[in-house]
Amino acid sequence: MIGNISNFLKLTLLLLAVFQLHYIFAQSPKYHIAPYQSNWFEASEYCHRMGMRLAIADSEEKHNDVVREAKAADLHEAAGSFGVWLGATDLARTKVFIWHNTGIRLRYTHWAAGEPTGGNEHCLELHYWIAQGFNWTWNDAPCHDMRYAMCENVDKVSCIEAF
Ligand SMILES: [Ca+2]
Repeated sequence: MIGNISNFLKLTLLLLAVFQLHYIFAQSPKYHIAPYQSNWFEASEYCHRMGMRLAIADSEEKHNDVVREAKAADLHEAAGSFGVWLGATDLARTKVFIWHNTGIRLRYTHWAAGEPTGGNEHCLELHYWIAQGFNWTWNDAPCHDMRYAMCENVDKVSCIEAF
């Protein structure tokens, strides 16, 4: 009898632990900015190591989300110029920007005036540099420039919605 109660308690504690973990993961933040700057490829690898991916901003709402997160890092005022890598490039075909982790072409965009400039600039960043006309707007930058990775948690529901 005591053995049965003990097993019941163990099972109850196990279930509580599972629900607790589920709650923690459900509450985990959607975005994370790397603590250091890197080129676009290293930024993408960094996000994957974190179990995340470079952020996809394929709507006004998601653009506003990444702007809010980038502002919260509170590095832009002191630096004057501040950029975070987003998850798109036109490396496969020049001037055709693709969200790398979904293979979907950009429909919504938030380019700064005159962008994308092309040339050797193939990687997408969200840029704040008022003196150069970037006010949390998009820029194609050389992929080996140094920026902060803007990672996002992969949302399984939105992946399904994409199809
Ligand atoms: Ca550019």
